[in-house]
Formats: sequence, structure tokens, C-alpha cells
Amino acid sequence: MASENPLTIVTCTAPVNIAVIKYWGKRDEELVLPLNSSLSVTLHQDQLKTTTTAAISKDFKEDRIWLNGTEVDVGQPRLQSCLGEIRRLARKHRSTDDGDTPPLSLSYKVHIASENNFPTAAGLASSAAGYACLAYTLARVYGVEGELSEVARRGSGSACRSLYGGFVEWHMGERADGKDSIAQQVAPESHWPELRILILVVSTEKKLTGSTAGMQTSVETSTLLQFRATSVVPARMAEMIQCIRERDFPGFGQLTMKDSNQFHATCLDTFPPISYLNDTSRHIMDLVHRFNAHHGQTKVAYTFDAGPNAVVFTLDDTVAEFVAAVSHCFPPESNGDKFLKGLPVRPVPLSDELKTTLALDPTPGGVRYIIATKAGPGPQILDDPHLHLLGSHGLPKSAA
Ligand code: 2P0
Repeated sequence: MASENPLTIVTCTAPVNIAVIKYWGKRDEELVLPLNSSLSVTLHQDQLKTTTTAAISKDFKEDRIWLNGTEVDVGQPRLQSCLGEIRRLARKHRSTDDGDTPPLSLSYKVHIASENNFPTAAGLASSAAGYACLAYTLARVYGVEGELSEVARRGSGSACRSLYGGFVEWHMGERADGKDSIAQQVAPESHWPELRILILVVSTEKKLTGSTAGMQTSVETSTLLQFRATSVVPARMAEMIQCIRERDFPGFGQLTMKDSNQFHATCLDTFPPISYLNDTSRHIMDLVHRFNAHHGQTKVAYTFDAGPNAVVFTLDDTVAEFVAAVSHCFPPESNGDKFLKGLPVRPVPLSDELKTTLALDPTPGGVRYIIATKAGPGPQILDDPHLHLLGSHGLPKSAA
């Protein structure tokens, strides 16, 4: 039966981002304000994305949310914080509107369904894409316009960087209320078309120490983290922005690796120490340095987040040779996964000279698979109603 109050329904997608200057540590837990600014590359949604549908209706009795098809507790503080913030903005928007906006919805309950096309909690920044998508979709369903960093940030700090495509800076800001702690695009994805990104999936296991708890312990115990935030990151942000503007790959790559290494050093400087890298991660670092030494220049660069998976940056002319080097050092095991996913990479043989330089004991199966991607755009609205994750009654289609 058709309802008198049909659903208002919106579906959007949002990207994953990978930081090249890392965020680690908050100065305000409640408002999610970071100790230092950070900078990331937005990955292309053809390979990695979150899709979220939000629907509001007078008929809904309570707010509800489904993640990857399973209903989860809508009462989690981060989620409540995002919902509260978007409703506050919608109310503000409404009260400054002098027109006759229909008395839509502020009191209406919302149903939300969200899905990732990649493994959650595998260190692939699923919370960043997830909360960016939530903020973007809720803003559209509640008619909120303007800057959404605060809404996304309340869900997960790094999520504000997924609100834009290309190269994105999250300004730490100075104000105590966080109004200036916002994300901003440094350059669009079209700025550096040759840049390629390879995700080397080492483990799809859930990590032992979550980022939120890990960085809290680092803030409490690591003197290196304080030094990094005040004395290292400000100059690195400026240098990284310059490398990106000039498309200076060796500069970009070296700084990316150094910043990843310093982030993991602060994790070890945390007490008790946190180690996100494993033997395969270190093996990949060694491979990258040997590969670059062979070429006499920085042609590939790694970065690692709060998990053992490597994200490798390179240029399109180097992808095939580096993939061959990875396959040589980590011979693929037939574990049912295709070894190379995403953008196509033409197979090339590895020179005997490079094989000798790599001189690493092969570790079969160390890298489970590679996702090849590039920089991509920010969140998108999907116009096709077939793509909504919620049906006309506001329940997940996948569970129907
Ligand atoms: C980053 N990471 O800049 C860094 C590098 C992990 C390592 O942002 O507590 O999930 O939700 O603000 O954003 C992961 O931390 O933490 C992260 P919360 P978040 O990408």
C-alpha cells in the first residue's frame, strides 16, 4: 500500500583515502580534533568505495542502520554524533531560510544502509569511506549544504579527507571549537594522471589494536609523537604540497616513506608498544628500497596504515615491472583470489639483473593479492533508483 508520506531517499558513494602525511593523535577526543595536519590521496571508486542509502519517512519509528547487510546498533556514540551534527545543521539551515520550506523531516527517523566493495577492518580505511559517505548522504537527504568536514570528522577523523577527490589536506585548525579543522582539496585527481597506486593485501584479518584506542595511548605515552606533531609535520606538509604541485615523484615518494616510517616509529614509542607491521610488510619495504636502488632513483614508494597491508605509489611506466618484482618475491598461491585486481597491468618478464638485486628469499603467498588503482574523485550521488540499497519500505533490499 502506498504511504501518504513517501520516502525521501538518496544513495551516494564515497572513496577510500590513503594518507601520505599521517594523522595519529587527537587534541580533543570529543570533537575529533587532530594533533597535526595530514594529507592524503583519494583512491578511485572504480576499485574501492562505500555505497550508502539514507531514507527518511514519517512512517519510520526509529533510526536504524545496516552495514554490509547486517543491522547494527544505531546508538554507537560516533554514529549518534554524526546524526546529531547533521540534524543541527539542518535545523540551522531551516531557521535561516526565509522561504516556506515544507515542514519536512527534521523529526523524521532515518534508515541507513551502507556497503563496502572491499574487506572492512583490513586496514583499508573503511571507516574513512564509510563516514564520508554517511555525512554526504545524510546531508543530501536532510537538505544540508556546505562544508561537511565536521560531520564526517565526528565519525572518524580521516573521513573528512574522503569528502574530496585527488590530493586532500586536513588542516588541524587552531580553534577550540574545531570550526577550522577542515579538509580542503590541494589538487584534483586530473592533476597527476600518471600516478598509480597498488594495494598489496597482506592480511584481511581484523587488526588487534584499533586506531582510535591506539592513537589515544600514543598521545598519553609517546614523546616522539609530540615532537612529530609540533616539529616535523608542519614543514613536511609544505614540502609534500610542493612535491604534488610539481609532480615530483622522487620527492613525493621519499617523503611518503619517511612519514610512514615515523608514524610506525611513534607506534613503537607508545607504551605498551603497538606494532602494525609484520614480516611481510618489512619484506615489502626492503623490496621497494632494493628496486629503487637498482634504478638509481625513487620509482616506487610504500606507506602503511594501522595494519600490515602496503600501499605503493608509482608512475604508470613502472607499474608492470614492480608487479613482476612483487610476484617474484611473493609467488602467488592459488588461494581462490585473483592475484591482480583492478586496473589492468600487462605482464612483463623481470630482468635477471633485477632478480639478482632483489635477492630476497621468495615467500609464497606473503602478498595475497594486489589491487591496482589510481587517484579518483570525491563522493558522488547515484541517480538510478535501482541502485538504492533500501527498498520502497525502507528496508535493505539485500535482506528482503
Ligand atoms: C591516517 N590513520 O592519516 C592515519 C594513518 C591510520 C594511520 O586516520 O579515531 O580511523 O576515527 O579519528 O581516522 C586511522 O584513524 O581514527 C587513521 P579516528 P581514524 O589515515
